[in-house]
This record gives sequence, structure tokens and C-alpha cells, in this order.
Amino acid sequence: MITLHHLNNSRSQRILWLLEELGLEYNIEFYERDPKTILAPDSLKRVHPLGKSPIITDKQTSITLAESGAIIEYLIDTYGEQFKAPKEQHWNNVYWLHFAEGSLMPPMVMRLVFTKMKQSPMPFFIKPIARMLADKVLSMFIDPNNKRNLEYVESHLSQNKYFCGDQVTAADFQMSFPLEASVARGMIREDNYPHTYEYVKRFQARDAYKRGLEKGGEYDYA
Ligand SMILES: N[C@@H](CCC(=O)N[C@@H](CS)C(=O)NCC(=O)O)C(=O)O
Repeated sequence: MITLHHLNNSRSQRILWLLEELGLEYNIEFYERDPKTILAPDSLKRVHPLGKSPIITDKQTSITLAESGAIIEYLIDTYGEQFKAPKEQHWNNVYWLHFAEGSLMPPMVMRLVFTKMKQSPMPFFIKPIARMLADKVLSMFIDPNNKRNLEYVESHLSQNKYFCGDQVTAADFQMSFPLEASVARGMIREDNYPHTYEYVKRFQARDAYKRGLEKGGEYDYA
């Protein structure tokens, strides 16, 4: 039996969607973020030393695995023949699978951190300096990188229904989180990235995705 260690409002939603697509029997262990720090509870460190979600354990193969990309590869490799990319799409699938956490997520997380920094409480005489520094990093580095990444995704999705053509593959599960989070935050809209926006609506309309959403509880990005 597979157990998914699931944190509210997290990348773990990707795995729920995949588990539902695979039609596997599984348990969910729920973990709640600390409302102040938004960090995961320490109990997650008992499952894996880094204490980040998602993590799966699979009794059948005695494996405990973290990193959503690795989990997606494991599940598809072990149980999901139907989601394996066709041979000619293999490297395309590998590329987008890595792009999600390797290139797309970092400047998105930085945007969140620097935007939060501007709003956090601090002595009044530091506020203008902190704000100026944050704005400079945002405008010089973070925003241009996010824009370039999203334009690249948009151009790919203007020609492809899913990341590897007509078929859902590992790349789609992995790309779903940063893209739907960007829709929820207003970075991706119908008027600026129409194909990416449509793509997000397309996978969110799948029955398995909806079932995963129902089972996972609190998730602000759908
Ligand atoms: N690259 C990892 C990132 C894992 C990660 O940072 N998970 C976040 C949730 S989206 C987490 O557990 N945050 C809580 C914490 O850092 O305490 C993956 O793709 O699984």
C-alpha cells in the first residue's frame, strides 16, 4: 500500500492528481502548515530528514521517496505504463520534468520572498531601504526571469495540448503546480498567456484531478 505524506497547500497536490489517474489504492497522512511560519510540522522529519512534502512510502517495494519529480518518475515507472512518454518524446518529457523545479520554480519562489519582505514589519527608517532593494532585485533579476520562462512555456503550449503532445506524461504532473499557482496569483491570465491559461483549465477539468482535489483538502491554487 502507498502512503502519501501530504501537506496542505503544497506541491503534494501533483502526486494526488497522479495517484488518482493511476487508480491506485493509497492512504493519505495529512500534515498542516504552521499558520504563522507556513512551515511544515516537525513530524514530517520523522518520515524523511528534510521534512518537506510530498513524500511517499510504498510497502510493496519498501521505498520512502521525497522530491515530487522523483516520486512522479517512480509511480509512472512502477505502476503507470499509460503515462510513459512515447519514444520520440522521451527527452522532451525529461526536459520539462526538470524545468519545473530547476528553472521555473526558483524565480517564482524568489518573487514570493521579496514581495513578502516588502510587507514584513520592520523599523520605519529601514522600510524605504528594504523596499528599494527588493524592488531593484525584482525588476532587474526576478521579474525578467519569470517573464522569459513563462513566454517560453506559452510558446510550447501554443503548439501542444499537453507538454509532450496529445498525451499526459510525467512532465504535466510536475508542471501543474507552478503553473496553477501562477494562475491563482494572477501572473498567468487569459489576456497575457492564453495557451498556458487554457492548459491549466484543461488539466484541472480532468476527473482524476478533481478527485485528488477533493481528497487533499485545503489547496489555494486550484
Ligand atoms: N523540490 C521539492 C520541494 C519540496 C518542498 O519545498 N515542499 C514544500 C511544500 S510546496 C514544503 O514542504 N514546505 C514546508 C517547509 O519547508 O517546511 C519537491 O519538488 O518536492
